[in-house]
Amino acid sequence: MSHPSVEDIKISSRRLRGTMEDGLADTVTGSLSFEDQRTVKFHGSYQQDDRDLRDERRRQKLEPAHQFMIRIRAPGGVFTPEQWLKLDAIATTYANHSLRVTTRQTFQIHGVVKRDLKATMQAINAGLLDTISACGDVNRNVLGASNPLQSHLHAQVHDWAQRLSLHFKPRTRAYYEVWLDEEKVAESGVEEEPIYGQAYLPRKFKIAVAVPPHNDVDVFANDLGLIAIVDEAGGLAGFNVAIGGSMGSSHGIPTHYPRVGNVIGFVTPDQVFAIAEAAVTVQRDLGDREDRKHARFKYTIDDHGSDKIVAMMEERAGFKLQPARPWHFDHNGDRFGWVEGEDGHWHLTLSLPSGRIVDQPGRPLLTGMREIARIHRGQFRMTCNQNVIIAGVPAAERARIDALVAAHGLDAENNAPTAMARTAISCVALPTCALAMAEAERYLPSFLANMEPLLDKHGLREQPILLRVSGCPNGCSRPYLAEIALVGKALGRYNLFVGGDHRGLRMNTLYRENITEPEILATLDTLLGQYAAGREPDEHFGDFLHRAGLVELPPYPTHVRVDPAEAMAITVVA
Ligand code: SRM
Ligand code: SF4
Repeated sequence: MSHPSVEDIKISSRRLRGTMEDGLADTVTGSLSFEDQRTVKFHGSYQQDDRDLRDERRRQKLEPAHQFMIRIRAPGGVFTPEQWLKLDAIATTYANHSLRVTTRQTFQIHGVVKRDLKATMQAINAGLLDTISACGDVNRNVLGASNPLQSHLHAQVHDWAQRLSLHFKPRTRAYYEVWLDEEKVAESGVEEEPIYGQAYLPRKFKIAVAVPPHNDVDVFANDLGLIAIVDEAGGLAGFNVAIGGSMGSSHGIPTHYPRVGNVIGFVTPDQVFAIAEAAVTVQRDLGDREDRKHARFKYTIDDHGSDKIVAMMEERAGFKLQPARPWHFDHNGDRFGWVEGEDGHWHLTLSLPSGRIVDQPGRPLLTGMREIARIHRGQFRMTCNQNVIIAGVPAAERARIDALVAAHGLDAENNAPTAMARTAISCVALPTCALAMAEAERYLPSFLANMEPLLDKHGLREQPILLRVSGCPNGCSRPYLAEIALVGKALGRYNLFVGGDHRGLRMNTLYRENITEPEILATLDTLLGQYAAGREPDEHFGDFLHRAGLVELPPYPTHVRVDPAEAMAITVVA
């Protein structure tokens, strides 16, 4: 039986209601209908099944172990201690007893069965949180720099992330009717969607706000990137605008490629909504609605030409962009340990293993974070590198937090034996991700352990070399921006990419295809040996590989070129 297209499903869903209420009430199956599985994404949830159990259940002639992943909308990634405790209770009551910090600064919970889905959504709402458009063909969670140092800028950027997220939130009341039992009114199912229209966007759309010199949001991996420009008095002058970043690709299909955003100009704060809306609506109108693999803004820009897209954006916004202003990024990572903010409060960044907060033998991370949430009076800030900042701690409270951190092994990653282990990230992949071709999160610890002797051999234990692992080419851990990346090809087999930079400006290059761990380690042994022998002082691994001519840039838009004279990025080079 052929299924309707996603475009048809969106249009006939009565503004994202579909038949979800009936589907949730149906106790015969743990699944939603094909159509509702597409629609429920707009409400922040994916139907999945436990892939570890798939074969056994098939043998027993049972339907797959259907379950739901739920993603929270949390622009800027800030949670109160009360919200943390609510999420912890949800994870332990309805989900798989873990919280998962994502690469877009929010939480996912996994393993919710259909009969508990509505109660879980209601519990999330009771925590003053929601999941609206955390997934689906709409604007996704808006990223804001975590920036523990410059407190006043963090507050402003967080505010922008919130406002942009609200601006692009769908107007349909579907979420409130389906999950929160809001009464249906005459407009139910035909609400105006002034920005999106009835078919919403051709594909997901992602926005990030960065605060130089940190690129912790990986701003160039977003459809729309805003780079905060600070004026001489330390206030916010406005933002440089970058368009067309995205990581998704497909193995062996050159027309599906990752791409970094290109910087197109500068806007003042009062122009932000107009330019953002112009980008979203241009993509709404010109994006490919036939081929979902070719539907992101990057393809719209490359197919129509950046000049045309920028001109359309300017026309819709009603003003011309100013020339981009100089800025500089130092790195795209997090800064671990305690730092004092401008406001005199302290902030502790903890490195988490792929963002997974779960009680492990000897390392009860979920319990530890719960204990901290019980006494903490500040905020929790999630980072786009899957880490958490315990933010806004008075100096006098630090010792109590430190004691809980130590007692629950929450500092294990901060004290990891190699710098690589502290900064490495990986996507979820198996067993929940339907698209995973190989392990990622579950594989990272053993891979890092096997890298340790190699790093030691070459004297690189403390050298920050950015490693990212993804279970498939969709690139949820933003692997194409890492110095070393493993991208899953099949169980136990990966494509090895090398040569990205540590600031998120240059993508890496496919170096070896479809190889197993011994081959990966042998290849890296050689490259790390060359690096150790030939590097300049302070030269990073990815930069060395390029200087030494060991890798070339791939044939698609790959890096934001930095003009050394102006110390600013100008354009994407094909
Ligand atoms: Fe992602 C799909 C997990 C960030 C590109 N992503 C998925 C799904 C929902 C699989 C699916 O469609 O069935 C994964 C669910 C796995 C699971 O079991 O939880 C999934 N993506 C994640 C997370 C949880 C990875 C993580 O380990 O943290 C991240 C959640 C972010 C969030 O909170 O919103 C996550 N995904 C990203 C990023 C990184 C980013 O946005 O900075 C990317 C690359 C940037 C981009 O969008 O290009 C990313 N995810 C994708 C793609 C490829 C999209 C494309 O245009 O080709 C897919 C596949 C798709 O959409 O068809 C995908
Ligand atoms: Fe799943 Fe692929 Fe994303 Fe990893 S990169 S979470 S395997 S879709």
